[in-house]
Amino acid sequence: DPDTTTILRVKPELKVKRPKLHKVLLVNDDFTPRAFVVTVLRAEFQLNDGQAQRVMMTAHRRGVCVVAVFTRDVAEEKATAATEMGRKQNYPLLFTTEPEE
Ligand code: NFA
Repeated sequence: DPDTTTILRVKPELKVKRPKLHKVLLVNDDFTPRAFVVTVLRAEFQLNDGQAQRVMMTAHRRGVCVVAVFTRDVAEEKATAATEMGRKQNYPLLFTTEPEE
């Protein structure tokens, strides 16, 4: 029999996993002026006027609306910063976060 050589190679395996995304939610209240909510949405989430109006009115009518999704740290930072903008004007404006499915 001719000589045979078997070469075993281990296939390199690189696991690339996506970070779980988290939603930022706008919660309705009875006190924060609509125009102020729109201002906060534009400033903190870079929404244009039409997008901000739609998000604000959806939360107004349904109680809550998803503003955007980010990695967990960014979602929490933005929700905190946006909530703080309301707090500074003594409004009960609230943004929360929750993980996506
Ligand atoms: N419901 C508030 C109002 O009628 C507007 C609002 C919308 C507040 C969405 C908070 C979130 N002035």
